[in-house]
Amino acid sequence: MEIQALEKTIAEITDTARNLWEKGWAERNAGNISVNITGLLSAQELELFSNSTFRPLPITCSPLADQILMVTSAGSRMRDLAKNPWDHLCILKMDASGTYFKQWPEKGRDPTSELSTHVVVHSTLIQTKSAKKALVHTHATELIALTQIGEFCSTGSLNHLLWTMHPETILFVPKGLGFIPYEIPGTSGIADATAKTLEDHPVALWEKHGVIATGKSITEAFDTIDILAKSARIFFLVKSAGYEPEGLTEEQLNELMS
Ligand code: 2HA
Ligand code: ZN
Repeated sequence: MEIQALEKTIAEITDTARNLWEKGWAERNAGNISVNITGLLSAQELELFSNSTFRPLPITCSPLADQILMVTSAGSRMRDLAKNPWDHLCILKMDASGTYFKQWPEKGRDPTSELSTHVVVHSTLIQTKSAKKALVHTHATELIALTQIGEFCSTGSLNHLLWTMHPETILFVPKGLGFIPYEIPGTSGIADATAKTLEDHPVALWEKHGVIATGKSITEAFDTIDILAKSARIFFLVKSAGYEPEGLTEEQLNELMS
């Protein structure tokens, strides 16, 4: 592939796509990934966009002016992406107002069906001067399953449960996840709610759908989801063995945070 500067990023996307598939979180074309690659392309590589035509972004995001995002393509399967990354990725270069983008490869597949969420969250990350550049959305089964249980459909109850299932959960994810009540996938409603939630939490849990995580890197975003899913798995394992999980005590949690 001609874009040398992206080799490391592509390798991370490939590894993560494989991990998502192996976790069982990426049935069919489930999930999508994006990363802000502004500044990584050479002047010569930027020439790749010169003959492309502008298309409108689903939502105007002025902080995204002149930014460049790499995103997974609509309909792409994580298990295929792991084998042939460039068949399932596209690069989007925004115009100077954050209203339009040019796509490379221009004749490739459209960007992810969750583009609204990806652009609004990247826009908010820029606006808040965050060091985070990567977003991973996946159908993490164990975490989705929790949202099928009414008593866990709140940010407070979810985090309390997840933190009490394993000591490292509160250590690595002290801000926990943010719960987002059900929204239709791919809409501006889910995009706005997600961007707001991700200002306070590294992960948003979409009721009955999946999770989306931010990170300085794609690997960091994946790790955060993986830690939370591990706690959920412990909870369900104990429950399915017919026992009530004891959980860490408040004192033990406080001790970890001191
Ligand atoms: O990319 O997961 O939420 C397919 C999806 C939509
Ligand atoms: Zn999804």
